[in-house]
Amino acid sequence: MTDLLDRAGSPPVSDADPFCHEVLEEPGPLQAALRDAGPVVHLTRYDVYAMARHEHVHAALVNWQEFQSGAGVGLSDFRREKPWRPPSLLLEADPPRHDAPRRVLTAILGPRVLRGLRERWFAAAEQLVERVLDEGGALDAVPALAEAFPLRVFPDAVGIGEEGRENLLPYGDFAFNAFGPANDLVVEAAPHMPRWAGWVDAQCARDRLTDDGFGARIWAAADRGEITCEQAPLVVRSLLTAGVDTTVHGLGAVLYAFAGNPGQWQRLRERPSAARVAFDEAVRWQSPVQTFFRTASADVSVGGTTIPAGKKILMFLGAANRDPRRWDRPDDFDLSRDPSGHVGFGMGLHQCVGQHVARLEAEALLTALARRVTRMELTAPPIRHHNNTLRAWKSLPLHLHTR
Ligand code: PQP
Repeated sequence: MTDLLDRAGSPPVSDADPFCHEVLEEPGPLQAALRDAGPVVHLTRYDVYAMARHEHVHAALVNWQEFQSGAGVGLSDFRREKPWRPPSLLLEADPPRHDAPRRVLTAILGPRVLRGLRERWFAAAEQLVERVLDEGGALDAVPALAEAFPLRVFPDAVGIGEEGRENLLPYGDFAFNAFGPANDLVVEAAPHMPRWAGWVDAQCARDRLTDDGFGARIWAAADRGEITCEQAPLVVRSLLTAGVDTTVHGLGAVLYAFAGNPGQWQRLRERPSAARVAFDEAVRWQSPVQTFFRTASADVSVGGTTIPAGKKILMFLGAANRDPRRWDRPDDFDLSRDPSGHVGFGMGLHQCVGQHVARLEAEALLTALARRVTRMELTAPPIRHHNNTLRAWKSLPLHLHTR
C-alpha cells in the first residue's frame, strides 16, 4: 500500500540540463526521452517539473488558474528572486492584472489594424527580395532576410526612432536567455544588458514615438483610461522585447524548412495562398519559442503525480509540437497537414498576441520569394544560434535560384 502510494506520488526523474549547449544544439533526443518517461518528469538539476507531451502541455497552458505566470515564466521565481527588470504586464502577469494590457494589445495587433500595414509590408518584402536577387542570389538568409525584413518593417510600425535600433536584437536575445538559468549565455551578455535595457526603456516614452504607430496607439489607450499612464511604457516595452527576435527566428525556421524540402517549396509556388499555413507548419516543426515555465498555484495532480504548490513547471512547446501521440510523422515539414492545435504560439489566455503580426511578416516575405525564386539551395551547413528559450539560426547560407 505504502509502495503504491509512493509510486503514485513520485514522477520519473531526469538529471538532464535542458539549457546545456548539447541540448540547445539538438533538443530532439531529450524531448523524446521526456515525452516517453511520462506525463510529468522531475528535473532534479533545477528542482522543477517538466511536461513534454502535447496533451499535458496543452491542458496546462489553458489552465491559468493552477499554472500561473505571475511568478515569472522563466526559471527564476519572482516571489523569491528579484527579476532582472520590472516584470512584464502581459507575459508575467495573471488575471485580473493581465487583462487590461492584454485587451489593449489584442486590439492594436489585431487583423483590423494590420490590414492597414499589409500593402506597405508586401511592397517592402518585394523590394528586399529584388535587391538580394539583383546581388546574385547568394546570401546568408539570417542577416539578409530573416533579420532584415522584421527590422525593416516592425520598428517603423511601433514608431520608434532610427537611432539605436541595433540594440533591439541583442536586447531580445538577452530577455529570452534570461528565462533560463544563469548559464554562460546569460553571464556573458549581462555586462551589456544595462546599455540595451536603458535604450529600450527610453524608446517607450510617449514623446519618443511617432503619432501613428503601435506605440502611439498604446498611449492613446492610456488617454482613454483603458490602461494607466504608468502601464503604457511597459506595454510598449513588451512589443520591443517580443516583436523582433521571435519573428526573425520564425522566418529563419520557415526558410530552413523550405531549403531542406524543395518539393514543399514547389507546392508553395503553385499555391502561394498556402504561405500562412506554411508558416504555422514551420512554427510547429521548429518551435522558435521552445519552452516556457509556469508555477503551480496549489498542489496539482497531473497524470497520477502531484506537483507541489509553488514549484516551477517547464512546458516543452517544441516537444509537444513533435509528439507522435498527437502528430503523424511529426518530424516531417509537410504543407498537406493541418498544423492547427500546435502550441508554438502557446495556448489559452496568454496565447501569442503578436501572432497576426508574425504571420503577416511571413506571408509578405514568402509571397515575394515565391514569385521569383524557383529553388532555395543550402550551400553550406547552417549554424545554430544558442539561446535558452529560442530555437534559432546564426547562419543559413543559401543560393536563391530564379530559373
Ligand atoms: C514569445 C512578451 C512576450 C513573445 C514581454 C514579453 C516578452 C516576450 C514575449 C515570447 N514573447 N513571444 O516582455 O512582455
